[in-house]
This record gives sequence, C-alpha cells and structure tokens, in this order.
Amino acid sequence: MSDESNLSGVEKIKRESHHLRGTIAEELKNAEPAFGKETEQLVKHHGFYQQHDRDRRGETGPDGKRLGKAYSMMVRTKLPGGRLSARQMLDEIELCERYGNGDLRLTDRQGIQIHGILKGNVKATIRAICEAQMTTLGACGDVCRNVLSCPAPYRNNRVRDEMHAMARRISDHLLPRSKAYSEIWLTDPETGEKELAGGTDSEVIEPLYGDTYLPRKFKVAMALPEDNCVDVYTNDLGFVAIVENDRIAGYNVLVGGGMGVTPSNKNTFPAVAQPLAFVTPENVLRAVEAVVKTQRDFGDRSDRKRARMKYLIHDWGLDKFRAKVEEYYGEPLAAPRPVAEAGVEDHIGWHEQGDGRWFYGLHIDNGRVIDRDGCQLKTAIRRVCEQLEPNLSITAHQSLLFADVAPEQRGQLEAILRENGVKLDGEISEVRRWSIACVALPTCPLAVTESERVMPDVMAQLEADLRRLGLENEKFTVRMTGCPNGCARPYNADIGLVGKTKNKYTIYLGGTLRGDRLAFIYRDVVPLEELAAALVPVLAYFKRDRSEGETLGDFCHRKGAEDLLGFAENCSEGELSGLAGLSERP
Ligand code: SRM
Ligand code: SF4
Repeated sequence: MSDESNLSGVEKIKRESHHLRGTIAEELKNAEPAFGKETEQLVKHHGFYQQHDRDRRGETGPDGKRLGKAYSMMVRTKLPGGRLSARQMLDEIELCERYGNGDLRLTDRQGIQIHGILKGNVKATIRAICEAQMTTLGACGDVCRNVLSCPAPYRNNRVRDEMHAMARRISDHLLPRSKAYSEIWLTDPETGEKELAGGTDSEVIEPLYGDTYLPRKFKVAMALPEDNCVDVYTNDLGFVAIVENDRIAGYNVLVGGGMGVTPSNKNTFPAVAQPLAFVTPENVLRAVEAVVKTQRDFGDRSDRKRARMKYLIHDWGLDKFRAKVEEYYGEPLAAPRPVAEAGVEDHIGWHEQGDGRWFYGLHIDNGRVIDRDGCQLKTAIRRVCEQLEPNLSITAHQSLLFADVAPEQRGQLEAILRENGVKLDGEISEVRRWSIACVALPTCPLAVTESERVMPDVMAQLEADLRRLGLENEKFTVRMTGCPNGCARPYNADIGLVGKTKNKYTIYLGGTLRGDRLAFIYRDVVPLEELAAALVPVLAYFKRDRSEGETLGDFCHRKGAEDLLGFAENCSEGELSGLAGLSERP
C-alpha cells in the first residue's frame, strides 16, 4: 500500500475531487479558454484532454506581442471492441465538423478522437456523443480504458461475438460509478434536471475503484490465439480465448504489458504481458476484479512514471503477484492452458462473414479520417454510411471495417471509395497496411518530434526500397511514435521508430507481428531523412541470409544488434547495390 505522505500530485487531486467533480462545473461557466491545472487532470476521467496547437506556438498578434497558447480539447469516444453503427459514425463526423477541427482520428485502441474542440463546446460535444448512445466516460484517466476485442464480424461461429460481449461486460463493470459525469455533462445547468441517463449511484460511490481510482491508466484486451489483431501483450490485463467445439471454454489471463518508457528514468521499461492463469467465462469478471484490486491497493501512487501494473509485477515477481491476486479471487487460480499462438490479421479487404454477407476492411493511413485533395476519405465514409448503412468496427491498426454488406452492395461500396479517390486494398502496399503512427504534433503535448505527419514519406521511401529488394510482399510491422511513450506500440514491432528528439529517432528491431517479444535498439538518434536508408542494409541482409519462411522480426532477433550493425558497416556499396539494385535509389 502506498505511503499517504508520499502521494503524487495527481493522487491528491483525485482524492479531493469529490469523485471526479472538482471545479469542472464552475470552470465550464467562466469565459477562460482553458481549464485550470488541477481540472486538466480530472477531465481526463471524463474522456477528454486539454491541448494546444503546437504549430501556433510563438505566434504574435497585430501589436507584435506573443499570443497565448491556442487551447482546445481532444474528446475521445470509448467503443468496446471498436463497434459502432453507421448512424453513430455519421454523428461523429457531424460533431467533428460542428465543434472540432473537421476530421476524425481512429485510434489504435479502437476509439475515435475529435481534436480542436473549444472549451465552450466541450459539453455540447460530450452530450451529443451520449445522445448517440456512446460514451467518453473513462476513455482517459486512471481507470480502465477502452477494452479491445477482435473487430472482425465473422458470423460462422459465435466465438467473436462471445468475446465481444465479454469485452463489453468488462468495460461496463469497470466504468466509474460516480454520478459526476451525468451531473456535469448530461444535466441542465438551469433546472438541474438530468436529461440523459448515465452514471449510476450506489451507497458506496466507487465500490471497486475507491476514492482515488487506480494509480494509473489500466488497459484490457481480448484476443484469439490465431488472431492477435489487438496486440494483447501490450495490455495490463489480457485474455486469450481457448476455443473448444466452436465455443469459448475459457481464457488464458495475461498480466503486466505496457509500452511507456521515460528515458531519464532507468527504472522504466516496456514489457510484454506474461501468462498468469486460466479462467472460465463465468469467472472472468471475478478475475478482472482481483487483478484490478491488486493494482489498486499495491500499485505505486507516489511516482506516476512507475505506477503501471507492469512495475508492480516486476518488483514483486509473478509468483508473489499471483498469490495476492488469488487472495482477492478467493481461491487458487488454474494454470494457463497450453496454446499455440499463431497469427495476426489486419482484416483489410473483402471477407465473407459466414452468413452470406461480407465485410470490407478499409485501410486508413494512421487513422486520420479527413478530406484531402485527391482523396476524399471522410466523404467516402459518410456516403457508405448513408447509402449502405453497414455496421462498423475500428481495428487496433487504426483502420475501419464495414460489416454486413450484402453481396449485391459490394460493387456500390467500391464505387463510392473509387469516386472519392480512396485506394482499395489491392492498391496499398503490404508495408503500409501493417504500419501505424501515433498522433504526435501538432496536438500531442508530449511529442518531441513528428510522427503521423511524416509517416507517409517514410512509407513512400520504404515502399521503393522494398520493391528494389524484391521484398514488397513481406509482412512486417513498422510503428512510429513522436516520443518514447509508445502510443503506436513500437517496442514489440518488427521495426519501431521512436521519436528521440527534434527530427531524430531511435530505431528498434526484432519484435514480432504476434507482439509477444520486445524489440532491441538498433541505432539511435537517426535523422528523419535517413530512417529508410538506415534500414536498407538490414533489409538487404535479411534478403540474403534469412532462413526459409523467417520473418524480418525473427531474423533480426536471431542476428541481434551487433551482427546487424556489423553487416551494415562492413558490406560494400557494391554488395548492397547488387542485392538491392540500389544504384537506382534516387
Ligand atoms: Fe497514448 C499519452 C494518444 C494509445 C501510451 N497518448 C497520450 C496522449 C493523451 C498525450 C497526453 O497524455 O497528453 C496522446 C494524445 C495525442 C493526441 O493529440 O491525440 C496519446 N495514445 C494516443 C492514441 C490516440 C495514439 C494513436 O495514434 O492511436 C491512442 C489512443 C488510444 C485510445 O483510444 O484510448 C493511444 N497510448 C496508446 C498506447 C497503445 C495501446 O494502448 O494499445 C500506449 C502504449 C500502451 C501502454 O499504455 O503502455 C500509449 N499514451 C501512452 C503513454 C505512456 C503510458 C505509460 O505507461 O508510461 C502516455 C503518457 C502518459 O500516460 O503519461 C500517453
Ligand atoms: Fe504523443 Fe508520444 Fe503518444 Fe505519440 S507516443 S501520441 S508523441 S504521447
């Protein structure tokens, strides 16, 4: 248990907030463009972040004086398993145009973000999201975040639906119970009347979380052994379904994943989750509670850099952690079942659902839903939703699935995409399909450099190099972030590009598509313009020395950093050119 005298500032803010109320309601009434420092921490639990436009830093007014920060809010919708209806997607699009900066951002946790909302419009935005039967409650803050589950709408057996239903149950179970959310966002300030349902009350206000909620964010995901498309190993708590006779017999429980690193603190590190136990479906919520209580009571509340559950497990060891979880669970936990974890799908392109209908996975570059010259992606999605009314789901790769499309509607869907300049799956390179980048500049306050905005150029260079090497059909992940916090999960990718300082990146290699192994540092402080070139020797070496069927990540893992660097330093230009046709490199 944490020492009361040593609590971090955020712990005190939460404790004194009267269950997430603080002075949010009062501050909403004033004309200031921003919330105060303490409220900035609290509003995260309600599903939004206070940000400012970093492109506009240092702007001056007509008098030549520096203007203040251009504040706005980013509101995040939480969608368990990433599912939403066409109507809900249309509502999100309308909201980003009415109150936001005009585009949507699909996240790698199957959520939706609207950026650029002025403080005066945040209440209307949250109300509208709730009116559309979605929520922002707990999308951020020290609680359980969006619960991930495979978004593919296969209907030939009930496995994915059962898993999705369980993700919803976990998500509902771990919602904050305080009425603060409905009071502040869903109640008429004049009459005090509650206008929309939301938030429940009970005698004990937060029976699970307590007055100070969790020490830090808490992430849960559910995956299938043959399809870890949600990257289950990067979560605090993961569930891998054990399927018998087309039904889920239970889940292997994984604990302690997490990506964030603080380079100045050598005691911080990324971790992939480890197997803890096996539970049957009826015991999942009990197990979730037991793990959450263990982290609630023993997670570090003095140092937010070491407050995630991965550090508790590291400091205690898995056996001590399991023993404590079992105390809360009330009996010994069964050992995890042996399971061959094989694959990962991105669900892009056409797939028969198993009920005569189809789903189409639309790759979206870094999740940004925007109309640009030559590619009217937002318009295309709007038209598909209006005309075909498909069910939708967001993938953990920041992309979108249109579900339940009748066979005779397939042509119409493709035509809408084509008319709006949106590329179909066959026109997108393998490397682009499997790449993601975090938001970074200009909205993320923690970014030290660019990510989403430069990723398309890095992709274009890599696409050209891979073509020259004859490796364009290789399947591997490239994930880029604008700082070491790891939002695009770069530390378990085949190639991770992590922002180190302005315009410079650390290159990680040797993770895997399956996501169950950490990558190592290959090169540090590499300028943006040299990233693709720095990877060419690795790709060329892979082409020459890979064993049959070996993936890029497995090859790099086998060789290790020293060997890869040795090859890069010693191979002659001639050898590289021979392997890669690099004389043609522009
Ligand atoms: Fe993240 C903080 C964006 C997934 C680890 N993340 C942030 C903030 C909110 C910056 C801030 O604290 O002010 C970023 C907002 C940028 C913006 O302008 O939109 C941000 N994170 C994102 C998103 C949008 C990235 C994306 O491009 O998709 C993802 C939103 C997911 C969602 O819908 O909930 C997002 N963040 C992740 C993931 C990936 C995942 O969860 O699967 C991670 C790594 C896994 C993990 O949590 O360990 C991640 N974000 C972080 C961290 C480091 C946490 C840590 O333990 O050290 C921070 C910083 C923090 O919490 O202090 C952070
Ligand atoms: Fe921001 Fe860093 Fe997360 Fe990218 S990885 S969104 S730069 S916090």
